[in-house]
Amino acid sequence: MTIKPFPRPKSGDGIGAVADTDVGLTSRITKCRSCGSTNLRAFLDLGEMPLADRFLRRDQLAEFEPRFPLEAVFCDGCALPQILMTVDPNVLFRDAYPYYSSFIETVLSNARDSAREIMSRIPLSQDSLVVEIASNDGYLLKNFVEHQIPVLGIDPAEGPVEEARRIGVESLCDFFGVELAGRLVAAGRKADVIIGNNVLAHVADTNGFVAGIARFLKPEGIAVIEAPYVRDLIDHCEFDTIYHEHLCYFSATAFANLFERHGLYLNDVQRLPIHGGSLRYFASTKSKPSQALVDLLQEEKTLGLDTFEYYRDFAVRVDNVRERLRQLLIDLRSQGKSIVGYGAAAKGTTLINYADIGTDLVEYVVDKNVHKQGCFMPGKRQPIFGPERILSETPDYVLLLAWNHAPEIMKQLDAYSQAGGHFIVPVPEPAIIETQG
Ligand code: DWN
Repeated sequence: MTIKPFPRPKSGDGIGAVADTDVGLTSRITKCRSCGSTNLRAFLDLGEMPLADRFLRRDQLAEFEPRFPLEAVFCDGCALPQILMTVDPNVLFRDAYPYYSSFIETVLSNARDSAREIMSRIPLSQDSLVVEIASNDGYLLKNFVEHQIPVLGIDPAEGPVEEARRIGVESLCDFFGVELAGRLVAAGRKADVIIGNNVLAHVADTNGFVAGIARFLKPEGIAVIEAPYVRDLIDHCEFDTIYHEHLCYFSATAFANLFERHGLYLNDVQRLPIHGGSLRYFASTKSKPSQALVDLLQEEKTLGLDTFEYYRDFAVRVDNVRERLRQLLIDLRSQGKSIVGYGAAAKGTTLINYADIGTDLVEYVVDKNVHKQGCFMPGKRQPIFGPERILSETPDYVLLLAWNHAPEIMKQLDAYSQAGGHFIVPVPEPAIIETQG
């Protein structure tokens, strides 16, 4: 698959174009985000996509909705899969960013586990400082506050930061990078622990971000980073987790290559089920790799995650899933069945737009996050309601757009199952989940 030249449509070309005003906010890399290599090989092209978390208010429905190319490439230089397009982070994450971690029990539970794991690995006291980059609404740092350990949250989204401050988590509303790290160090602050969950993949200045961690971390400190695991993405065909917020898709191999460039050494790793499969990385200024890490790096070598061949057939598999999902939904609708979506998730935006799932197939979407209710899905514009609508209307099928939270969601909707409702998962295989309901 060759990398197509960036189409430079002019504004006013209609929904599918990118307005001149938006083109200035985007850029397209020609070199690897990590190592700078120009040996980038395309393995997936999802076409022009709306911004995954840009849920539309009713008064925006008549406005131009920007779309941007979404192409994934593999770097032969450092084995990092990544997307070509960089959308201005101020467009993606600043005001009205709708993601609040505390709406999701799975995320809260993982945060508690992370805090417990960190406190078991490094002695912390009231003289310590635990920092979280992309601290959102304080969902994780509150676990350290409860142990009287000083914390500092850093997040660019005003809404979640205000919520974090409300629950007593000191937070800076800003993007993290080497510049902010320098300001904090100049102010006499250095971190014993730097946490970054689901942020590394989102950062346009990948090297500046890691350089900032290296600068801000105490010599005996640890960095604890969580990111979706590209091996799970490929193996379970989780193509819907590819969207413009996710610039990079890490393996342990690619992560180690990036961090060692800044004097930080990957020493341990834990596989996690969250977000479709993630890795929790432990790095520090000294190299002391655990057996678990040595084993995982060997597995990646054996599987070929550091070669293009591992990614080569992904596009074919994705189109296969897309067609089978469409056919399943079309067949059910032709039988007069009603279908709605659960989870106004960023991944849901990729799924419904790449599989062309409009309101003719999925009538509406529900979500617990009150900041999304009353809005409309990007691109396909399903209205978003609260989950109680499913219990009152009992549609025949619920398509789990937030399939990564299926157990938590299905437990909430047990009454729906008992009333005869059915769930559909889109990946790794489009399927109706058989329940006892
Ligand atoms: O990386 C990212 C992940 C961590 O979160 C961000 N770039 C954007 C976001 O992606 P997402 O929206 O696909 O993540 P989730 O966590 O899969 O989103 C789940 C959605 O489903 C949220 O809007 C909340 C909603 N939800 C719900 O309504 N009821 C989730 C659960 C568990 C529920 O019970």
